[in-house]
Amino acid sequence: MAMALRGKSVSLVMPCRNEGKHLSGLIRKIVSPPSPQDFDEIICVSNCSTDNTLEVGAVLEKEIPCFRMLQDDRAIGGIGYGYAHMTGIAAATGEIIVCADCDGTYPVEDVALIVDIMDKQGLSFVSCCRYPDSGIAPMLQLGVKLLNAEIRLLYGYRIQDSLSGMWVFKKSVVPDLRLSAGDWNLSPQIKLNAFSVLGKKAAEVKIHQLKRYGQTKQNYVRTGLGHAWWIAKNRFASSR
Ligand SMILES: Nc1nc2c(ncn2[C@@H]2O[C@H](COP(=O)(O)OP(=O)(O)OP(=O)(O)O)[C@@H](O)[C@H]2O)c(=O)[nH]1
Ligand SMILES: [Mg+2]
Repeated sequence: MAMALRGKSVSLVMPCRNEGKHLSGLIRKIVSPPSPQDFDEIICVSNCSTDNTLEVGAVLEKEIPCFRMLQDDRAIGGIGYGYAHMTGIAAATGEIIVCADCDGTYPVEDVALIVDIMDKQGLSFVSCCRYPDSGIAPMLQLGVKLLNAEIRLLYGYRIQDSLSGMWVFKKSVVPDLRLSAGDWNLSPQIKLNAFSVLGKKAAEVKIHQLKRYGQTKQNYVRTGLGHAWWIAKNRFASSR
């Protein structure tokens, strides 16, 4: 694995809210045989967790040297996904930073392959694309297609998965990403800024989404409408 990552240090950043039931199993699976992943650090950032996420994190910190549990409870309209990511990314020390949800849906075991693709294609930023995938709920697929179309119309970028929650990028490009969205909109923001500033050094790479641990707490319609509004507003914001 170290060979596949070409000697680069890699940080994994995971936002989490109320993932106490799954966190321990997820992190142990990532670091343990039969296929331990070669992350130099794993940073989980809890946002407004009301279950035992932080306690589980404290136990993991004692047992797994590369694991750190951080906390950022800022939120906009009750959502702090973007704040959790920003805190984790700011704390990450690896040359390569991998961001992924903490619900088991993103294949962090594919990072070595993605880093190889980055090396071969001279990429600094990869957004991991889940589509096409007939296994994903039709309503979610339709919503993402509509947001992709909005982005194409307003920004001219052909993005297949405007809401992917897994990205792999060089730490050196973090300032270019100009992250500021504290809620779910960090997901479109990171891609739009990467494509705008990095041009051909940013690309999507296909991955396969895995089955989620636990039940969804997501309100897809509300979140989708929030994204549609934010994407339009951001297009005409002067600071873009
Ligand atoms: N629900 C929620 N999750 C957060 C928040 N901040 C961080 N998270 C974490 O962000 C990740 C994504 O949240 P999910 O609830 O899985 O949202 P999603 O991936 O859009 O939707 P589903 O997986 O389909 O339910 C998870 O790892 C959560 O634990 C927040 O404010 N609300
Ligand atoms: Mg999820």
